[in-house]
Amino acid sequence: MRTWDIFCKVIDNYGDIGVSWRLARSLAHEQGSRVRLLVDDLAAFQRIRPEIQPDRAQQVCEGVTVCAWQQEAVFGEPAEAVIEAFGCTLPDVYVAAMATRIPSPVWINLEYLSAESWVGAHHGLPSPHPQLPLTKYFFFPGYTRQTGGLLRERDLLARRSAFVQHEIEAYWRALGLAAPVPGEWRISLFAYENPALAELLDAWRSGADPVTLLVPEGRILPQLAKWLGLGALQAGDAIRRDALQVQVLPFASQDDYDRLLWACDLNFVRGEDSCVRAQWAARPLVWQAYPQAEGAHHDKLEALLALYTEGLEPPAAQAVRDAWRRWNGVPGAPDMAACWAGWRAQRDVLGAHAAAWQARLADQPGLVETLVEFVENKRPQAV
Ligand code: TRH
Repeated sequence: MRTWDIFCKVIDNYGDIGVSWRLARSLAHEQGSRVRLLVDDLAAFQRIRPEIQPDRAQQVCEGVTVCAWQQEAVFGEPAEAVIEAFGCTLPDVYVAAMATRIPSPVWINLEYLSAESWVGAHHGLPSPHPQLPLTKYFFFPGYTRQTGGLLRERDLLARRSAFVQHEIEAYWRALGLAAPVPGEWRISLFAYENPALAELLDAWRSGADPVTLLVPEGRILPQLAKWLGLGALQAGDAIRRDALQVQVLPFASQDDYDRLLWACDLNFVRGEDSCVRAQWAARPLVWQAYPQAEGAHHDKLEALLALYTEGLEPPAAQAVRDAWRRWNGVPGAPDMAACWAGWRAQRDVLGAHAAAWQARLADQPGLVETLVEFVENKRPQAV
């Protein structure tokens, strides 16, 4: 496909735009496509991509045409492939224009990521439009070959390897940190408000290993400030409490955030996109699922846990299960002090597992390749 339109509504946080932007950029760079990304909240976009100017109706960023998706926006001719990110509902006028285009565009609803087993069976299903001669297809990212796969730039793993081999010391220096001392943990923290945080900080503070906690500015800061006994925290703050050193970082660009994940020994991540990036980082992770009504996110959590711990030795698998469950408020999980003791004891095993898991995922086709092939197969023939 030569042309793509990607529609994205920012519901909450950064995951919607984070994923849509990665997809747009990869389609433009790796597939040589002409891509328009239509976003309803350019200010949120600017947080993860600082070059974006929120007040511009149209701008080009890394070869992608970025358009403000406003009520009065004029869309012009629809592209050959149209992505409705996360069921964001396309404008009626645009859908009507799609129906008159010959051949009609391939219309994809890009879904949220889940490791649940039903995803494979639903991936690719069609939904004919009730009135117009259009069909929308449901495209599910996922962890198995029955799904649409995971987003991964072609050069991502090579860039990560080069960073780990040659750039990591300079990275720490740029953050104002010396190289880690033996036994130290460097840990990143990106989280929603979390009742288990204080327990975890207590465990680190009184633990035997030095811990440097790197926290990009965000929703967790008020809770962290409270635990530290401070009114507020901001980027640049560095505070020590016994074995725990807390360092607050500015909210980074997406590419800089990747480097933080690559550099740390353990990453606390959340939602969808940071969770995937932490897996590509080949470092152990603790995932906080995006909270959903009636605990639906606990099913997502258990599904990924089941996959991630497959083949892992029982004590290490238990350490992962305990920490992930406690961090997500699953009833019955041991407290964070016990979780941390279990995790520490499995440090090397979990480190090796994270690398093996990344290699296993990398063996599967990526989302962009899978999507392009899917769309080509659904492409109607011109008459
Ligand atoms: O921000 P999120 O909580 O987004 C969520 C999830 O996507 C969730 O599935 C969705 O339903 C909800 O939004 C509406 O978490 P996520 O998905 O990890 O997205 C964060 C993005 O922010 C990701 O692209 C990484 C990026 N990021 C930076 O660019 N710089 C930073 O410093 C940090 C911490 C993150």
